[in-house]
Amino acid sequence: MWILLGCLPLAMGCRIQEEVQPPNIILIIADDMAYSDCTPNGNSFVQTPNLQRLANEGMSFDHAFLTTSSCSPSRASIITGKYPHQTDAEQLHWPLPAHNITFVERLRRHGYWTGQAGKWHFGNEIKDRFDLIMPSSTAGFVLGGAPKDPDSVPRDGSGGEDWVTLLNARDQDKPFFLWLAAIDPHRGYQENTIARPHLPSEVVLPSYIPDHEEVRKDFALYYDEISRMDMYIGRVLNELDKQNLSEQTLVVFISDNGRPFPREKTTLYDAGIRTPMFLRWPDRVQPKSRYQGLISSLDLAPTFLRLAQADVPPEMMGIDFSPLLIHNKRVEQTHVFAEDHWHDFEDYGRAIRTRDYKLIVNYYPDLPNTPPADALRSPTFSVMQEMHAHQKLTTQQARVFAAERPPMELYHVSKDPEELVNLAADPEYAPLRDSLRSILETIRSQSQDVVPSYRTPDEFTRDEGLPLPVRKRPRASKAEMEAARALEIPDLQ
Ligand SMILES: [Ca+2]
Repeated sequence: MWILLGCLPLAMGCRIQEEVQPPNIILIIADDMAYSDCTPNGNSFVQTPNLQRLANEGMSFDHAFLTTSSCSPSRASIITGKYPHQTDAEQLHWPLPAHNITFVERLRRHGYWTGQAGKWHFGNEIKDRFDLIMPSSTAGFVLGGAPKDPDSVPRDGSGGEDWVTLLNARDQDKPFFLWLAAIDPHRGYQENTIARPHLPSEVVLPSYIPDHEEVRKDFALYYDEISRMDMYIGRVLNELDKQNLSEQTLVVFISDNGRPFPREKTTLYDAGIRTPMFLRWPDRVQPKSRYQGLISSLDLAPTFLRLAQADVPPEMMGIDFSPLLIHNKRVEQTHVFAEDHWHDFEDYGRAIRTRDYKLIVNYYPDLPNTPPADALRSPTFSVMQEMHAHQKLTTQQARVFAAERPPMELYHVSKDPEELVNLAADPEYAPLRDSLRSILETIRSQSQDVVPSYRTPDEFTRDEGLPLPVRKRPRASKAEMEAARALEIPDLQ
């Protein structure tokens, strides 16, 4: 199967036609990994030789962003090519409803064999979209004591255990697409998960998290899980080599959301939505190339479809960046959009990120910026609570305890990467703030994004992250919750 790229409807007037064979595509997704925590992105302590290999042999993206900093909504967005609020799966653990069409089934219709292994996290309604799924966990959708998913394959907890098995289970007469999802480096953490555990002294901390031995130990264990995932990535790359598949296989690595620490995961700060992204395609992409333009996780679906010569449906909101891969042609994108919804706790925020600035609009400024429950229960947060009680945190470290938030936050991210100096009330920045707000509201309006008429109850305590009686699993879907609200059934609301 051969296709013509660069000269089809989007590029009228192009004279050079080029034949490109649809590549095999492997999408590898980390669970809760920050942009910076790998050697290609500047952290020389984290043992990530295989991510380094992807960067050495392919392209690194320095400004790739997720549409939300929450696991299942981020994945729902990636697989549908729509913003989370357009999927009816925008809250954590809302299953992705069957009415969504995914890029996976579109690839399948265009001759691809499609498989999934590792973290699933979509619920039950789209399991038939792949030729084969090998889910290794029902984390979050089923709790202890609940019936286990019969398809579930428990192993060392990494999520990477079946990746090579899946690769070898493919139909060898077809191009293939694999969705390989790690559970690493998601909490909880154990010691000695890798041969050479990271040392607390090797940790790189942001300034808004206190430098404390317990915090360093917590970060070191998080690094360990990144390395374990990296080892499984290496096994896939080696198997591709062994089967002479590397040249014609596009391998993309991303995370689903930020690091599970305070002021990171579930926030719209870069620590929540900026993802590491490496793309290797030896047939096409220059080794050791770095791309500085903006890319959204929404752009993966149209790009994959375009490479497979499939139509890109109008509901997909991202851009096709295949010209960057095929012709090394810059993709002009002035901004990306991200959103924040209920994740253990209620919230509703929206953000616009340009190369230099970030505007965050907090529609519920009366709510605190509470970390997710897993981060609340972490050793790091315990240390921060203790230090806060004794007034030992710096102003920036104590911000996570603020009872309220400003309605708008504007950061000069290229100068202030930790987003600590809010410029939203600075008159000098008012024109920029207003123009970004206007872009943000236009996207909301075009994508039917409205503030709900109700607030979803928190399912954990906001101080210790302990579950509240309202927490049920499997979590009711959006439709079930709306029906329960209409009937005034309190338990499901
Ligand atoms: Ca996650």
